Amino acid sequence: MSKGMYRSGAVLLVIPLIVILPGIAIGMGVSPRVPQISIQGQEARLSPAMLGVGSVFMKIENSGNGDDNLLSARAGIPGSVAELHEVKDGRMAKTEKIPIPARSTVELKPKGLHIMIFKMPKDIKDGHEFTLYLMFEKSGEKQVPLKFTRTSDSAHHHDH
Ligand SMILES: [Cu+2]
Repeated sequence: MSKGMYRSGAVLLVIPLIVILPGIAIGMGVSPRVPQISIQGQEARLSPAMLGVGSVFMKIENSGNGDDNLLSARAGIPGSVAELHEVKDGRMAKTEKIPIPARSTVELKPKGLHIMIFKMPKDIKDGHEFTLYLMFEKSGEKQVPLKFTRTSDSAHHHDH
């Protein structure tokens, strides 16, 4: 009696394993490669030269095994327009997308890839907080909390 109960218990344990293991194998091999996007070190800076213009920098990490692309950005600031920019031969230009390859980190930084926000209300000052909405081809929308802060570089410019 007790032996029989033990056996049927073992059978019940085996069945879920048979069901689960092929599921894991499919997840690893056959399904599409999936990117895993996270954002760190974001900074927003107002242009010292142009009213209503700002730049955003950050590190975009893709720890997944699938490539992704940043397709567009939108700032939660009324009337503003955000663009993806790259710098070519020392001049910045609008770019259609920023590739974020699998298992890599892409850094948006001054004189490199960056996001620029135009047409902001002119009364926006340092300390203004807003949300940047990034649209990725595979990962969808990511929200990035930001605050305009003075650059450490601008400390070197003496505005007398
Ligand atoms: Cu730019």
